[in-house]
Amino acid sequence: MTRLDLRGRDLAADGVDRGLLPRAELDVEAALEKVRPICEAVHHRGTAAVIEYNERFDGVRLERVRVPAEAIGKALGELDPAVREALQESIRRARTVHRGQRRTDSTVRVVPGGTVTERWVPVERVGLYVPGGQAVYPSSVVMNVVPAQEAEVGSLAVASPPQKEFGGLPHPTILAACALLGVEEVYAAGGAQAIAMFAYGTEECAPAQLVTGPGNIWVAAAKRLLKGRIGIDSEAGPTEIAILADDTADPRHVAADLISQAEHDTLAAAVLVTPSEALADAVDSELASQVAATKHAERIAEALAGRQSGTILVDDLDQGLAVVDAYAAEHLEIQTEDAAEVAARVRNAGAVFVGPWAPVSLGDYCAGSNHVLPTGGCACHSSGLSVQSFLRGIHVVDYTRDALADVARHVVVLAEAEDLPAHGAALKARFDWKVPQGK
Ligand code: HSO
Ligand code: ZN
Repeated sequence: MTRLDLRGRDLAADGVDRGLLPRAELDVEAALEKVRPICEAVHHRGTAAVIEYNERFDGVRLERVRVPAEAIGKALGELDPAVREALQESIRRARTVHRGQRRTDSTVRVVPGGTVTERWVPVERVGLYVPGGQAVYPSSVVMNVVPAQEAEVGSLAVASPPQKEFGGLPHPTILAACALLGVEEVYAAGGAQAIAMFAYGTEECAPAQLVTGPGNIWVAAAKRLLKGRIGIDSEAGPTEIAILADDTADPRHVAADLISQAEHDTLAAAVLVTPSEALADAVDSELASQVAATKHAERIAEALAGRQSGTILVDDLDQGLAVVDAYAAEHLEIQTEDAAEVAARVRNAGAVFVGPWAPVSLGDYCAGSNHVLPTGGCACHSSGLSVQSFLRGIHVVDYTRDALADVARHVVVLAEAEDLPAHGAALKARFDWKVPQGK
């Protein structure tokens, strides 16, 4: 991997220039113009437009977009028993973790007679997008559906691109994962047309209030375009792994973990941050032998050689932490001495994997954590998918006459300061058009 040597720089004082760090730019703006007509067509012509775009992009002409119940049941019946067992374990662990995330309503008594309650209310209907194409990820069905179900959303539907080799249905493992989760409403729709279907609704699919799930650049562009009409989780970009490691790390494991995420995409990012030149050298030679031996060697080699990947040499772990915080990786592994203590100091990451026995692959499938995480540096302001993503907090304000009278004069003053006297009048009207002077 290419190397960037930041040793000798006072990063604590100067800060880390994010422009220095390896990262690919995904031009979602440029894709917007291409997805606009697709979204408009789905808006105006519904199912017929989804069918046309499916045909154009996925090469299959469907009669209807909704997947018949029998096809979902059949996929489960034909699922490899080992995959079924593994998915069940993944679902079990994800449920355990996500169930614990649910926030409870809380009431604060601001003054005697005045309370504000925060009530958490699930989104009424959600659309969950599961990519197809190069990637067939039944695990992403689990990661989207479980938090939505644990949040108790009113209804949920899954969309995944039609696959030519499966007669225009989504991949059977995706359908089987839906069946295991009890999801009955599934659509064979991919890309921007699937997001537009959820946003506007069609004859077959009722509109949703929120759409979540990763996807390619067309999905990201459609989410950006339709955001506002429909809520979105994030615009997921190519996957990323950063590893902060010192001399105590095993270079074979570090290399294997970098490769694991590079396997997703030629644009995937793998970044090693280390104060140890010896480790960096050892990882490079491990990469050379391990990549050659792996199935998707070409894709991985391209990802590792890309400008989004590389090794960053730092003076020490403090400087390393400054770098990984500036990078704000989707996944961050800490493979250092006292890894838990180092991990506790991380400020920006989608998910942190602590020590030698918590590789990102565990989190991708079976840790119980969610794998739909912020990419592209968004981890400095956003979180991964959770139960919270499917809930809205509503403030419920409840004041008695006395409690209102007590604060009325301040409301009137602030309303006048903002030249909004009618705001003040709404209070005065309740007290014979006088301003109560409070206690
Ligand atoms: N690492 C991906 C998720 C995934 N990995 C699905 C395997 N399957 C983004 O977090
Ligand atoms: Zn992965």
